[in-house]
Amino acid sequence: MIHPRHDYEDHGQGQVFRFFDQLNSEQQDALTREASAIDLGEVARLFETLVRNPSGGNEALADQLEPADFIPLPRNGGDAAKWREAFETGEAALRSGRVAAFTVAGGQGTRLGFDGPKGTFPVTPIRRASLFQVFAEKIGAASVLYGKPIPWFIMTSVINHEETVAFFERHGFFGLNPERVHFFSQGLMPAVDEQGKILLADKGSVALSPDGHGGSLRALVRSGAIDRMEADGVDTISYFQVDNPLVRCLDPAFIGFHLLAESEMSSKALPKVAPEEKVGVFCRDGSGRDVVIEYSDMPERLATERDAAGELRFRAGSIAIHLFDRDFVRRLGSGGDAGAELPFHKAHKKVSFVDEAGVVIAPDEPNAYKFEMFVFDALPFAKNPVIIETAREDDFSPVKNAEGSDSPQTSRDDQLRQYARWVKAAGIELETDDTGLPTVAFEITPGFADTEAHFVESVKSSREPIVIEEETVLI
Ligand code: UD2
Repeated sequence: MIHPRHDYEDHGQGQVFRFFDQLNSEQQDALTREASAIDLGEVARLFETLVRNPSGGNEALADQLEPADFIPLPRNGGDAAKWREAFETGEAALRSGRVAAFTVAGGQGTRLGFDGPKGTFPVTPIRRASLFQVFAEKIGAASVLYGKPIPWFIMTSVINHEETVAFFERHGFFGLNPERVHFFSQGLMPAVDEQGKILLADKGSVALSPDGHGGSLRALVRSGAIDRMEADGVDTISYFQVDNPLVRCLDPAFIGFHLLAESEMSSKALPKVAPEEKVGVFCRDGSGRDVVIEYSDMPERLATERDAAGELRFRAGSIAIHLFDRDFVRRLGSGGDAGAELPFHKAHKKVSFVDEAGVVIAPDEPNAYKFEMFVFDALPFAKNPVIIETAREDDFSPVKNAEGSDSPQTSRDDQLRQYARWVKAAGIELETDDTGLPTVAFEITPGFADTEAHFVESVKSSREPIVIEEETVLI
């Protein structure tokens, strides 16, 4: 076999092996393995088309964009009977065991400044339960409710795979059957410098980073997760991000709308609070396909445009909650569909690297390009896509930044507001401020109730009266 070193030299990437002769044989093997897994043609093509000669056609494409249609909530004019039918269809699907939960947790979580996999971040107000625990409890509660153990797939990356699995083991999988929790690692892409040269993280390894959450489609296929689903009779995948403790991991109405439409991919939307809110926007492109335009790619003129009623014209924000048909993932994730490949996006980032003298440099300014795929780019390839509106207060309060918006504080307050609404709906007295935030901090675990309707039922069937005080935890 020809050593990849020659291939790297032919592609003008010989620097990757610059220190090869200084490495011991184990390190040499490791670097050779890493290097062999990189598609040099792809790297060259991405650098050329995204960095050196990016197509400037955005404005022309933007002119053809229209807001995408979505199914409104009953309270905003949606057909209540349709929502009920969808809910019942979704519940039947959950009872039949055809739905799996899927969390993407391979990201680096740099903005939060938390040392560890983001899913291990303590997020709830009193117990300080981690994000992973919250999801585990929601999935566990749904499994009990629907009488079928719901499988859970978790995508990690080399950055956090071992720590994530160890965290679950340490916590006894939060009461879930370990055989029903499946971890797999996503793919990696090399970072390149401003000239397109692949960077080394140290003398014996390439600066690699996860290939974006869009990489989840091929990782689901490569890891065998899709085969596993097929063997277990699962055909519907409920996708959510690791950073959002309010997410309804398995939402019957959403599942029902998806199945009734025979959709290959469905998404949840919510009205953006402001043009600058950092969520993608559902649009319809010039050929009539639904697409998500990431906030940073949305021309300001469109992002700020208002309709006659004064509402944002492009207001359907994407909060990264989707449903996928299993066979659609298989098709897209195995590259089997001609022309249907998720595009890569570039990100200009600070990446530590080894310079020519072998010294590790940690730059202060962005010095490198990373390439990532976005999962929502699958939407235009899907047959019968469905977008439904959801309620922000019951589905979305992510933890992204250490402080300010989308922080642990805002997410904690949103959890408390949700509990307070449920408590009041059950007729229990509780003092709240103008924003609905209770004056005492307490917690309702998903095992006690995961929706307002369940909470009201659980309160009714409770043998003892429910009293809410500071630090009450309803289990
Ligand atoms: C994402 C969406 C944005 C909006 C927002 C809602 C993109 C580009 N933007 O913004 O439109 O929906 O979420 O919260 O998606 N991840 C991986 N592997 C990777 C990269 C990310 O698993 O290689 C996971 C990560 O662990 C996290 C999620 O994807 O669960 C979101 O990643 P992010 O924080 O980069 O996305 P963000 O906040 O820029």
